[in-house]
Amino acid sequence: MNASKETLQNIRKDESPELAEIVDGLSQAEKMISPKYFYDERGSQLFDDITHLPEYYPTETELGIMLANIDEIADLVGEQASLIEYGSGSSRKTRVLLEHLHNLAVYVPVDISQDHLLTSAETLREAFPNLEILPVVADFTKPFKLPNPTTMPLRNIVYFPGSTIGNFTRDDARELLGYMYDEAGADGAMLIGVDLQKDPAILERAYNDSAGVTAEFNLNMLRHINREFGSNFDLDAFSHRAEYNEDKGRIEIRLVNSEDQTISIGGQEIVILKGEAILTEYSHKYTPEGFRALAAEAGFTVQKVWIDPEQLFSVQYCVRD
Ligand code: AVJ
Repeated sequence: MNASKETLQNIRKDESPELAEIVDGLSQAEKMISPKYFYDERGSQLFDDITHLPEYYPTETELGIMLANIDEIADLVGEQASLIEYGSGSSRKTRVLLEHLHNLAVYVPVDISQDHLLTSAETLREAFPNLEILPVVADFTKPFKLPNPTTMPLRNIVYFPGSTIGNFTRDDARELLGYMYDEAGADGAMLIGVDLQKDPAILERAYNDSAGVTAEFNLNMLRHINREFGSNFDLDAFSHRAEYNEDKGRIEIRLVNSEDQTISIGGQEIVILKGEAILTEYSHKYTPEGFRALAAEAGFTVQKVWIDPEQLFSVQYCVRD
């Protein structure tokens, strides 16, 4: 690469790190785009629709586990904690915690999407008028600064529901859990939802729903990127594929292209051949032992695991070593 071209790319990177990241992913041997680009307004709505699908068991199952064990969870968390949620906090699970935790000092939802975050914070303020809610707009895959609440918390509880940890490869998950370990601070803990390994047929059904909502959710990523970054993916040529990789213990979601096309994005031309795929998401599934080992690598000891009777999903309470 000559000097002027390099300078140009650096400028571009400074102006839009997101665009640089997308172009970089599309320049790899296996093309990929981060699952965070699923979530524009329509994508968030489609994900909400997914959580209500009969085939998509995680949301209802996790909520059921929370409801069945909330008194024990509240006792483990104790009095006057700070609850730091990784994600916007728009879920029913969050409300269960806010209703039952003892004398919560403050609730801190952390999300990259400002609109989504502030809207759900406003809704929660109406439902919990006596609770201090301090949303933080940040990319939680990197360290961020916690706000200063009015009431001094006795400890920090990191809350990471939904098995979003499954989106990360083992290395990235270890790094993220390490940041959570730091955010939790001395005497802190983590409450995390982790989807479990199970019959692949159940998994593949959950990501290939009969109503086609997951397919639409997947495709919407390209619509989002076309709008936001001025690219020209031909959506009609792409189709949804989700399959379970048993070796890796993960669902792999791709968009498969059916016609040669050339995309312009961020001043680059990218050729996508017929039959080529773009990887859009991993959803890793764990065994209880597998997650315990991963958490340990980040410094956490799993103190309690709750699992539903069908052994589909787990909620885990982890303390700092
Ligand atoms: C939000 C990452 C937990 O992996 O199950 C659902 C996203 N993708 N259907 C998951 C998702 C397709 C979901 N997470």
